[in-house]
Amino acid sequence: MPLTNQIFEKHIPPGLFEIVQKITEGIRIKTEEGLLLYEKAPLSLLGLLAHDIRVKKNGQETYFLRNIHIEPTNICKHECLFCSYNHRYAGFGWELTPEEILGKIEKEAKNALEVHITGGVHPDRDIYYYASMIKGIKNIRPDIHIKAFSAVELDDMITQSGMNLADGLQFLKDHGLDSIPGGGAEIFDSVLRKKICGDKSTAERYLEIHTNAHQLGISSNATMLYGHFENTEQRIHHLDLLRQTQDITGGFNAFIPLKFRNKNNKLSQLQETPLTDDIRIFAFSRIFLDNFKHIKAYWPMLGKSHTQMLMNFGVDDIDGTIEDSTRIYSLAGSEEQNPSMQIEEFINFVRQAGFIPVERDSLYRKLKVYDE
Ligand code: V47
Ligand code: SF4
Repeated sequence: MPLTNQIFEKHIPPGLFEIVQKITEGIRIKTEEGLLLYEKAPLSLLGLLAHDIRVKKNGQETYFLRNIHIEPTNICKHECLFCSYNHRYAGFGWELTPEEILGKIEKEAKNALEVHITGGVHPDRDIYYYASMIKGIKNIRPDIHIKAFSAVELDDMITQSGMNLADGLQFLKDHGLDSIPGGGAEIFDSVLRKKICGDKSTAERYLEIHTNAHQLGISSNATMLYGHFENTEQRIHHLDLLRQTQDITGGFNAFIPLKFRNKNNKLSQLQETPLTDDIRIFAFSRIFLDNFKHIKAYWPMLGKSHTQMLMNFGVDDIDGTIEDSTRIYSLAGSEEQNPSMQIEEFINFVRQAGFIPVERDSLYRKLKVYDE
């Protein structure tokens, strides 16, 4: 028997052989098969399968971009139990004025190709305020890509305006909105969603907003918040709804598993997931989401060394330089208290992990491949 077969024979647990075979042949696995694989496969096997898919889709390349974040406010109507950022839990609030936001674009976004704008759902700000903010940004930097407003922020501003979803999204697009970040997905299971963030947009609404956006040519990312109360079935259910939506629209650029961080929020009593769970979730996502081109590890949340390791378990995108412009994860206890990496550092960081750094734009067009 060839050596490879012997190795497989020894390390594929009973009942998984057909599933592994399907994956290696590029055939989609069902949710029940996913569940078996998730629970029974050794991490090394999951890693090998995920890495093989990563290489088939993206070779040895790992993407990053020059970006900054703008968080206009942390004042928020909602009370998600996992949030450390909301003014009530952070113990302080901020509201940037339009002048302050434009000032940041002028001063801090000189090298950035993308600005990621997201924040709390402020009770007194409306779609006209946000539309004029992004229009102001485009006036200063017509070339910058604006990735803005989670589905929860969009739901609030569009519903309040009395517009329907398609009209609201088109209105924002006409003012400069280019794409939508993945925030607000949390966990789609309705019972658990009620428990951890019951007062905000439902899972159906999240998916409806992303679907409508995709139909208007606004692409987006998808996320899943993991490491709170969810079980394996609920994780796979979440991924399955994303996979079904992507089959219909093809509009998701990347999937980003977001690890729950436990400082300064109402779930601080929970232990954070061990590294082995993080690896399992990233690798499994790479295998299950066969219609997503990119799996992103968001380094300000995971920390640099975890991010380097996850490139070997399905991750091909590590977001951007950030320039110390986000507070969501530093307030929740991430090791990266002032997240910022210069281009040289990014290049070394990706190379050290054994991959080829590729600078990209927001739509994953390659700008520079650092392959020598
Ligand atoms: O929806 C909030 C999560 C999300 C915590 O699209 C927490 O490129 C962990 O979606 N521990 C917002 N996670 C951020 C987000 C995002 C981030 C980076 C890139 C992109 C992208 C999107 O942050 C929220 C929620 O799921 N979150 N609090 C916490 N304590
Ligand atoms: Fe508000 Fe977002 Fe925090 Fe929920 S996660 S409380 S919607 S800022």
